[in-house]
Amino acid sequence: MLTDRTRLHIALQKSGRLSDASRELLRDAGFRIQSGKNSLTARVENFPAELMFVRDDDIPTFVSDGACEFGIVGQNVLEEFALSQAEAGYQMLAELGFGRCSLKIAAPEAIAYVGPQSLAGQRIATSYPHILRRFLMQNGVDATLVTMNGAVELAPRLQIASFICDLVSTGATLEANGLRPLDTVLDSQAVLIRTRRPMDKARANIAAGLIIRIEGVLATKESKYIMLNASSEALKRITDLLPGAEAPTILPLHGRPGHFAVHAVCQESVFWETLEKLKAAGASAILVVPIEKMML
Ligand code: PRT
Ligand code: ZN
Repeated sequence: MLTDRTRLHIALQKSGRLSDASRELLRDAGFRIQSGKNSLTARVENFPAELMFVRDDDIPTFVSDGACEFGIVGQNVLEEFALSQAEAGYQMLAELGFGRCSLKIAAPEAIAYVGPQSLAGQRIATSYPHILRRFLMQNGVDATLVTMNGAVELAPRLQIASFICDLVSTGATLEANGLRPLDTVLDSQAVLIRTRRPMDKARANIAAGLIIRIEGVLATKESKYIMLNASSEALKRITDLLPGAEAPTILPLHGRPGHFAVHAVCQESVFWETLEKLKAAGASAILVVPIEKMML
């Protein structure tokens, strides 16, 4: 019997840049979530799991402590947490392809920069002191870190620091503050993590089911089903061109001896250029269709 104790707990950002995409990923994986953004928890109606809506900064702690078995969080937050701990209590399972950004060194236009050595002896404002310290150490540079919890881009104007180390996605915020990006300290995206705390057998089984479904969604995002016709001489050239396709199905075409239909799942993006190459190699009636669900 499934009791409350066998439910999985999944920590998601309550409101912010990762919230919508995190919920959407779970919905794509077939989990029916109660709507409404104001509650702190929501049950999944058709799977023994409960969502916990928290600040993103708390997600690594909750998962490491085992309060939540799974979580979705940015690598920037996760890495900063890991570097502040003696031992990481979580395991990274998958990169999720959203929430992409980079932690970058930036400074006002007038400040010269030829490489990390230009940071020596300077003051750098950041909300990521552990990640920045590691970057400085790796580059053999000594600088003074000024830790701020927000509005880091204001630090140069307030003369708190000459440089900043902050997250950038479009770069519009840097530009609006008269700053230019100089170096990348970390590239980040949202990731799925699980606790390293042992789970009992019932929960471990449910956890395995959850991972399979999420991996299925991630695999379908890029994948396409491709169908085309080709003559036997062209088959080898054509199957070599199919991106990320293993063992395509080849079926004889009725009434056209020496001609075949090729069906394949392509696990990489299929671009127009690929279709043009396929056509040039002798393929005809090429169809590329999205895949809705896939279980690997
Ligand atoms: O309330 P809570 O603590 O949960 O949320 P938060 O305010 O700490 O985080 P939130 O929602 O802003 O971001 C959550 C996560 O989204 C981050 O930890 C990153 O992993 C990821 N992410 C992706 C970003 C950005 N892109 C991003 N652009 N986080 C922050 N930014 C900031 C950036 O620092 C800049 O100040 O957004 C501003 C605009 O960026 P530009 O370059 O597009 O102008
Ligand atoms: Zn936060």
